[in-house]
Amino acid sequence: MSIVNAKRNMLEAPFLKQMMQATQNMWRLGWDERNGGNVSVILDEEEVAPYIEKGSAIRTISLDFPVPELAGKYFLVTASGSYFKNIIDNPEELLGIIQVADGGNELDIIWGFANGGKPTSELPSHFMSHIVRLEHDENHRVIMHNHATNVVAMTFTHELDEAAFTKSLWQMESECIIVFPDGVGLLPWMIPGTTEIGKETAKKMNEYRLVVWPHHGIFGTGSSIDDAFGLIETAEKAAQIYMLIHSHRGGVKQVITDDQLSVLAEAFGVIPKPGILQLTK
Ligand code: 2HA
Ligand code: ZN
Repeated sequence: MSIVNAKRNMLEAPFLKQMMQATQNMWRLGWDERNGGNVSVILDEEEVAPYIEKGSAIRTISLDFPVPELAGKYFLVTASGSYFKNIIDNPEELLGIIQVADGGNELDIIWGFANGGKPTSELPSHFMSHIVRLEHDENHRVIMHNHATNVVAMTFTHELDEAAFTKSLWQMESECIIVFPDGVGLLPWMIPGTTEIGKETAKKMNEYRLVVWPHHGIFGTGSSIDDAFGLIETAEKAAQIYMLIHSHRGGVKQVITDDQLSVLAEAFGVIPKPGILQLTK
């Protein structure tokens, strides 16, 4: 191979470094115990090209849920069973780059998943959610699932109503309504890893960028790893405050009121999801 055609080392790719850091941070925050959590990132062809030989698939795996909408797209994905704790030391085994092939029926593994690994068990939820978010936002790139502790805790003590859950989070911290004016979607409890939960999650992605799986975890989306991480981080912080104050012996004395949330949204130029705030003026 001539020097001109030599490909760069994948381990130096910025998108790979960001993924390694983000998964390490999620583990440190306690959101990804054992093999909990999974992330997928859409990569543009120009981003991947310096690092791979075109048409050089390592392996091909078939998909039992065809995704013609994603045909040809490249994704950086966490491996099934990967411990986020370990990704930073072993990216080539615990991460992989795939390209959706054969019109959406197969996946070509382009890099990673060394030692026979395969993409996350939640790939149906990721792919179906990517399809829906891309319909709403051409800059969408990332689906991030983890077991954000306080959000999960809140699904035991709070009613599982989307408007009420959203408002409780908005009331905990002034940042929330600005960061997720579209609110938080909620599914009923379902079996993870299935095509069914994937379909239901994706349906919610028509309205929300953040979807909670009760007694399990959260799905955050974004235009970058930072964007999706920041969204989850903000909801998790609000849920932490909620859990702290609701276990306080003195009870909750006040929250940010609906009128205050409304002027806050106006000041920051966001439109809160209709039907949640009840204004007195
Ligand atoms: O990847 O978090 O929901 C393990 C999980 C499944
Ligand atoms: Zn999970």
